Amino acid sequence: MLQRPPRVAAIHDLSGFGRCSLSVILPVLSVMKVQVCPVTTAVLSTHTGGLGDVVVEDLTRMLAPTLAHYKKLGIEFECIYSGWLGSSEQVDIVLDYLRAYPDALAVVDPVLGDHGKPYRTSTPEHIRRMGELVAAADVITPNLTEAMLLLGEEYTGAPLRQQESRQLLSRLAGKGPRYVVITGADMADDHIANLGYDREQGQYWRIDCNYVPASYPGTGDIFASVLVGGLLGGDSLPMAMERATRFLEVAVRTTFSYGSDTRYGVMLESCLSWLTSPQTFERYRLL
Ligand code: PXL
Repeated sequence: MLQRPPRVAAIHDLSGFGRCSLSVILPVLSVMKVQVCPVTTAVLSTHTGGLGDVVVEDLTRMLAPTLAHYKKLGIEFECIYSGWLGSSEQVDIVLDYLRAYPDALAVVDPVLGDHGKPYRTSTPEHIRRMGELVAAADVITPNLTEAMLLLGEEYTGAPLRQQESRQLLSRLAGKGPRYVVITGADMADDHIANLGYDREQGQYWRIDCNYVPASYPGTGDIFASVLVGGLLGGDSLPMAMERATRFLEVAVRTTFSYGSDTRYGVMLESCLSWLTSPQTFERYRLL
């Protein structure tokens, strides 16, 4: 029996303004009773989503010595969770962390792009290297754009039918991960859904999202964090997906009602208590 909260090494950047990466991962997982140990890849003044000239300090040089220090201390992690990575060198280092903790749940959020387009930093080489990380993961959480980039497919924006969405999930699982979750999939039945696949159980899941006509940075980080917190707390895959989907709906609807600048992210502070309230699960369906 684990006599302490589960512990996660969160290998992410810290963007000071804009509510993404470690700024949201720390509060979300902490409130879900998970200990987060930030392994900070870079410090930025803001995220890179349209807030002007970002000030960046790369911290790659700290990452390998930090791993060596944790190993020397004999610190265990139940989960290694990576997200936005600034370079291929950082991909190598995340692979070293995964190898150093082979029993930990390996969660890779392959941050590469959104709305059908790769981010400026997502060169073909970076996409290929992110594919290597996906192959070493137990759980991946791409959005639909990232799923297509990882599969080397063109993003057409065409709505997905059941068979196509199942194929996308199983092809990604074929690269290695047991659990694949694709967020923000435009479905042929006019819903936007989060899709999941558990390769070992052979089961496909979907949770439809209530649409809000605005998009905010950091929502992928919040989704993956709630998913991680749920799985470490004993949720099944569809339960963890439903928890993450519904929490984001609360956060997005709260924020949208204020009409605030979308680049500032979602008003997480006002919503965190939702994560501590008991839930019943009634929205997940088989895909
Ligand atoms: O939320 C993903 C993310 C994380 N970190 C930085 C980013 C982004 C997305 O734009 O710019 C620095």
